[in-house]
Amino acid sequence: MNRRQILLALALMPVMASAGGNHGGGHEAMTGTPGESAEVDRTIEVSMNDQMRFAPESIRVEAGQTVRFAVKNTGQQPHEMVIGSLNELKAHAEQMREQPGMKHNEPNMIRLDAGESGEIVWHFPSAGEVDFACLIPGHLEAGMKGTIDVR
Ligand SMILES: [Cu+2]
Repeated sequence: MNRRQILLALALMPVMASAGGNHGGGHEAMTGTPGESAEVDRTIEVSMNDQMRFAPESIRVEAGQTVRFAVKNTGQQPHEMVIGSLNELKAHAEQMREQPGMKHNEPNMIRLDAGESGEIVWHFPSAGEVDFACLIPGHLEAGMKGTIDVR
């Protein structure tokens, strides 16, 4: 296996383990960990809109940084920003479709109604590509995703 395949395999394991419907933590290992507000190195503003896009869609951070994502929903419908690997995000979106009422609130995500603002504080320990997406049914499928290039 090359490095990417190993990362994918590791990223998928916890998703399968939590296929029962509740998705407790533990799947952040490869994509980062919840950050401490006191350790924020920089703030990045991200907006989400009803065209099913994040702005910016591509973000670059330094390995080792803790980033505060200041997120605003500029649309008329709810949106969310969830940080993870794309495979894990897709699997999670699938769970959301099957169980719309599932508990869905973790440190790697923020869900915002129209006009609301919020934040995610996230630590990126090592270089690699991390994804983010909106997992409200239909949104990721419509292209509501982005990438964080950690160097
Ligand atoms: Cu959305």
